[in-house]
Amino acid sequence: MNDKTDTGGLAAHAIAGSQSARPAQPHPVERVFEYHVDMTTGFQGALDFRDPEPGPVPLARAARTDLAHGAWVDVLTGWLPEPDALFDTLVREVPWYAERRAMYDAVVDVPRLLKFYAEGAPLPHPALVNAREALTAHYPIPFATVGLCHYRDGGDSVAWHGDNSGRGAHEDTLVAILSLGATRPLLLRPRGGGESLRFPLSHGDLLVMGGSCQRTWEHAIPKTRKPVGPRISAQFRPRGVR
Ligand SMILES: O=C(O)CCC(=O)C(=O)O
Repeated sequence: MNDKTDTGGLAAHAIAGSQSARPAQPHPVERVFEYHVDMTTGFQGALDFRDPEPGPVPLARAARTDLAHGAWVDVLTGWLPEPDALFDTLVREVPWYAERRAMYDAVVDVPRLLKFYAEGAPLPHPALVNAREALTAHYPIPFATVGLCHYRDGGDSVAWHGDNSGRGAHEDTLVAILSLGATRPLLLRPRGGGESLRFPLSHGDLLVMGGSCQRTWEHAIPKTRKPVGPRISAQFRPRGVR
């Protein structure tokens, strides 16, 4: 998560969705507060507390798109067949925090809530453990860490960036994203400019970025003025990739 450009205001919509966005400068991060979720504004999907939940569907069914410069993307819609209980647990039980970052001359709110599980940290739901195991069994690099983002509504976003801190800066790597809750598009564009590709991600969908994608492409979740409910993404990364 090297060069995300974050602003709290709607002006960031232009940043996240525009071809002319400037790359952000590295910036200090300030943890602001632990966030308590008001479930009255939570995801309105039917909740399903059946246990055990069915596991992820086989990753061999993922559809691969080869991109330029040695990058590729795998997409598997409906990877988790019954993700409601997972979503509900994450909204309620994850100790979400907000951050503020210095950007240029201002300090701005990071427009989403966050939680990071380092390698070896207990995960908040067994479905995340199963998902990480399934990814590790299918792809050639083991997945170690889990980052969570909570987009409360269409005003939350993540701006153009590549996960190119650490190993992602100079090696091909993998970043797998499990999307839960409201459908939001993940955009990809070649680093340095070019047409962007749009991958709408819905409840239970998986998108895996591979090859040189974190070095040669950027991705973003743009803001939207459309009414959208909350979304959570779980990012699975190999050791040393942020
Ligand atoms: O929420 C997503 O799908 C993307 C999150 C992301 O790009 C990041 O946290 O680095």
